Amino acid sequence: MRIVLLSLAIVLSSAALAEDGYRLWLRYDKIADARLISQYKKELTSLHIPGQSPTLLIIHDELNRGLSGMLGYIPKPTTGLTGLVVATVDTPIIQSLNLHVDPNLGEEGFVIRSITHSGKRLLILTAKTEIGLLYGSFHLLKLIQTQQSLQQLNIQSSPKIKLRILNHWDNLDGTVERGYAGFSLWNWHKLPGYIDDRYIDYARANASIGINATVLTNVNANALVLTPAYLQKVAALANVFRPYGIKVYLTARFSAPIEIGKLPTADPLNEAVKQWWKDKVTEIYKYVPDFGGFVVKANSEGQPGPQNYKRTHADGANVLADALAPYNGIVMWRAFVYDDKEPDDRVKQAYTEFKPLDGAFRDNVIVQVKNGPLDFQPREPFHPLFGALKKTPLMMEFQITQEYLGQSTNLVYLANLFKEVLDTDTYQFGKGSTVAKVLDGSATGQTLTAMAGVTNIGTDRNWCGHPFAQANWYAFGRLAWDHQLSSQQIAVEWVRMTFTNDTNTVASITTMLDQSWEACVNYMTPLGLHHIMGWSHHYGPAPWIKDKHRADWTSVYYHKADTFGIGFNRTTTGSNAVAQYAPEWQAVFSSRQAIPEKYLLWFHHVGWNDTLTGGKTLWEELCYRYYTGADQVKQMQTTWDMLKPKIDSDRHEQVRQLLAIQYQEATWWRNACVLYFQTFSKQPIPATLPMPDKSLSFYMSLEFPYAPGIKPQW
Ligand code: GCW
Repeated sequence: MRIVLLSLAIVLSSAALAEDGYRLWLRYDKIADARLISQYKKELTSLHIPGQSPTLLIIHDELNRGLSGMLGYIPKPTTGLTGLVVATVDTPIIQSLNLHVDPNLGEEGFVIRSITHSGKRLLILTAKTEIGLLYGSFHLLKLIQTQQSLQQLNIQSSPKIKLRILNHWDNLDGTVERGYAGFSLWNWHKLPGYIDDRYIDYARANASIGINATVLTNVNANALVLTPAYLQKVAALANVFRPYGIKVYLTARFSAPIEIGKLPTADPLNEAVKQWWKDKVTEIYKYVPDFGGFVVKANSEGQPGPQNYKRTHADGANVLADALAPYNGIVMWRAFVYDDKEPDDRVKQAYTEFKPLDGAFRDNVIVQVKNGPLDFQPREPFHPLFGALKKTPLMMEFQITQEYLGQSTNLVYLANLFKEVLDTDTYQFGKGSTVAKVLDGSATGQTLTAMAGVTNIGTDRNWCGHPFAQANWYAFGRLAWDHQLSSQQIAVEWVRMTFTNDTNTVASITTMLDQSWEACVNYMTPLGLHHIMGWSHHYGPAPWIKDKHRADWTSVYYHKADTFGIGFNRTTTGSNAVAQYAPEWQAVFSSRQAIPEKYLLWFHHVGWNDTLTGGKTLWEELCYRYYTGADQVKQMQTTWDMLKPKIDSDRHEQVRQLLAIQYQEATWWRNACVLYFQTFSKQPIPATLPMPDKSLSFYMSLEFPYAPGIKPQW
């Protein structure tokens, strides 16, 4: 009987400790090393947070939760100068310390200092605002989570970018476009009455990485979200998020004046339409007094927009901007536009449309540009609009959800992709004017600065569908705060907080993360290939897609494989997309010799027998890259298997299974692409490589009618 009870107790306690990924990087498990705990105890004898505002109470809770979890005790609450003191710079207690806080500290920045005052050691966390204190508290907890010393702290940190935004592509029916982690977090049916705990944990997680804005709805927008019934629900979410420093934004459907306003037109220059938007915005601010503004997808992929009325994108953006201006709201107007009637190279169209509009937008409009000129492909060169608009603020749109990068079955760490783009020199404001410096305003002088990420969050217990996909949410937030962090630094932080502080394990997992993006590019789209994925659901390879109602939704349009070679000629002898870049890049991209091979087939149509830098022909190199990619996944599996004793069994097993799927998918990509391209190259797969075990027709016959992430009507 005793044995039965005991094993029941063990089952229960291990169930309670199940590592299901829900806690994200905020796990706060007890530190095993007693020496370390006693060191921390010296700095954290007591806690003083003067004030009772909602944000201060959240800080209190989070510190108590984190410290009691990791150190096993709650610091004594005090009211004086001992232990840890958390207070804004204007409070008497901080003023009494004469800290000489840098006047350039941002409104959301924080300072953490270890000082000695009247012979006593103190740990001071201060900031200009309570939100700064919240960010500083998470930073302090992170130091403990990653087992750093607290003894000599002198930290000052402010975000480089003002708006750090998640874009949800969540529909009002609960589905998520390109979502691979279940359904929408927003339970519109139960709102506003029912506040799911998840909303609070979502806000905590975002605040912990400095995200301060959320766009609740899909850019393929439904005007109903602007009606009172939904605005009440939006207000309920905004109320939850406010004390965490997160503002709510919505997507505005351009035809809303017709659909819910019952006007005969949505022409942005029509007086009744202008008035309708003004009234609508006034109404929204009654529900959400700190509403952030709108994101708009217009005249793109069938969405309505100003061009329906022969007006420009600037006319469209400005009507909304004028309505929002009295409340300090902004418009994020997307540059992801391409015309279904326009035969021009699709990657050129955003620049062609927006470059002539430079300077025509109101001050509270920012143009939202995807990282590359096509569409979140595994790898793209940077978007030529960055730096090209001299008078208009531009913001980044990254995709955190892995629409084209293996969705939620592939481990692909996106910080390397983000960094490659951010660190690229645009040359548009002189040498050194990187994409990051265009975004943070240091190159352009713009003060409205923003970075958005299309999120991968859903109702899955682990939030993102794959335990490692959480790293991409984390990395996005960290880079939006500080784009100078390296992707490896971010990986180390995340691994330490999410898995373990064991040094060798951290190194092994960090290496896996670091190599995962190149691996994916290799097995999907090596050497600058792009847009060769499955039709509509975008799952798996399908380089054979052709003859669809629009050429630029097919694969053959992009790879242009023929008996001579493969690749899209975008040089002056081709579509001349190179002309949209600064002269420095034009020279590099146009030159068959100078172009980095990672972009080769993006810009050049290259013969199968051309020799590449490594000495192989293009055909051989293509094959080797595809095989290398799959082998790199095998390597990740080996590393992960070795880590079994170091990782909790729940997550180890989940990731083990997912890596096995990833390997199958990588070989599927490899085999399907190599066999398909072979029909053009007419050359054998190099004899040293294993032959595909299935035929091309087998791969071409595969169908996935219920693949996740698409709406049924797509
Ligand atoms: O990547 C494509 C997606 C669409 C998406 C579109 C966009 C929201 O396949 O699902 O629509 O981009 O960014 O607007």
